[in-house]
Amino acid sequence: MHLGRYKNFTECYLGLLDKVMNEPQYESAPRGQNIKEILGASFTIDNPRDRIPYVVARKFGMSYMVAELVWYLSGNNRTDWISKYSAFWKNISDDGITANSAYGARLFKRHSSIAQGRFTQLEYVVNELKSDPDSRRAIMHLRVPDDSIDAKLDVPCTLALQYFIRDGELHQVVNMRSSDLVFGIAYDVPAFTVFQEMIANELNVGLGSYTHVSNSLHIYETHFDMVNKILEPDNIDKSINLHQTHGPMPSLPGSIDQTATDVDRVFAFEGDLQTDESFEAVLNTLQRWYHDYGSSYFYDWAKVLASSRLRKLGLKADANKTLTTTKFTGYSFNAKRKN
Ligand code: 5HM
Repeated sequence: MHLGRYKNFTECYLGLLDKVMNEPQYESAPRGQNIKEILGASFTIDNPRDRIPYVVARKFGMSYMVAELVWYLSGNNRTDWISKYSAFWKNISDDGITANSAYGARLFKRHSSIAQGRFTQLEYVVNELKSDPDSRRAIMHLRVPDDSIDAKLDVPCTLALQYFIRDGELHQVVNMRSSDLVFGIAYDVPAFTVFQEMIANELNVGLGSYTHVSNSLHIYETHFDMVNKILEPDNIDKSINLHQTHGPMPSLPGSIDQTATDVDRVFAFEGDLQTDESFEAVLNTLQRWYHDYGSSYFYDWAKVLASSRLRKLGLKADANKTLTTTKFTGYSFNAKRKN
């Protein structure tokens, strides 16, 4: 069922919540947890860079979004790394060390679960589209047949990401077996659209549309109250206003190699932050970044992670202050501005 075509992810997110909450196709309880769901739900977003859900009453985790992007783009698969940013990952590792849903490890690196590690999927799609720009074969797989028996606690929810060049633009179609509208898709769409932008840069083509197909698009009963709050008319107005104020993320500056270099820097920076125990120490680490790499798209990501570290240290005011200095104001759309 096609649920709609939207200009940006904020309007899309609000529209999807409304449809699944108020016109669900089914109510079911996979793994004993009640949900409302629509099967075979699809939607399209015209501008994949307009990927932040500026949604009031949602408590969107900006630092989680950035951390998950760094985790994916670096190809890291360790649960302890990402667990610093969300408890979701803590208890779902099938081997106690890695996550099956560490998408970057399966997409951007050779991986034993993907064709016995014989190639890197990212290189494959780029080469395929370079050799036949009209190709319908540029696909990266995430859930693989081995997961049917090997994965128990964490069965990858994304099936495949497919890319098309049409009219000089890179379009993406993503297929997921299962999408949780509240915790899942809010971060999945930002992540997948960054992958799309990086590949478009590499291929030197424009950024086309983003289409998403969720075989089960659902809302958990535990989130019904939150969703009803998000959908209050006053909150919808506020969300639309926030979107108008902040708009799309800036353009990703580099192609694949440049992005990999930048992400390695953010990854190392994040490691340094973990030993910082005071505002001064975090500030020093940030200043070292500025000294070495200057102000850039990724300096904003460094600030988001620095802010998260400060919040962990209990320094809320400093955390907010740091977050509100990002060049792109959308990163701090839901920061508390007390000081
Ligand atoms: O029972 P199932 O394996 O589908 O439960 C996994 C839950 O995590 C689902 O609600 C699914 O939609 C959500 N999820 C998501 O929405 C999980 C991942 C990790 O692969 C994801 N998006 N990326």
